[in-house]
Amino acid sequence: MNKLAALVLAAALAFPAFAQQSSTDHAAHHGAPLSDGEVRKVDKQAKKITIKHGPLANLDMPAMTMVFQVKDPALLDQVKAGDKVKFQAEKVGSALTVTKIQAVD
Ligand SMILES: [Cu+2]
Repeated sequence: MNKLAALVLAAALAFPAFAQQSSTDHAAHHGAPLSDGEVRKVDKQAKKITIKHGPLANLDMPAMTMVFQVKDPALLDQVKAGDKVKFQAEKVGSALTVTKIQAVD
């Protein structure tokens, strides 16, 4: 890791709001806004998460509670049941998969 990357990472860790802001900007920039949800259950062993979510425009899905796969089980270390989250879900093969997730206040 070069010095600049280390600095940016340190800033992101020190200022979660900054990290959240920049990732929201990033997603908006690419036309894939994060969706709102609330975590119901985390199953790290099965790499699954249950989320009560609002409408998902990119998946043409109404609000509901459902189980998603996760792209990377490390994502599940960032959230727990009861957390309000912003997340991104994509269709990977036939599985709806969470590719990004972050807790919000
Ligand atoms: Cu759904």
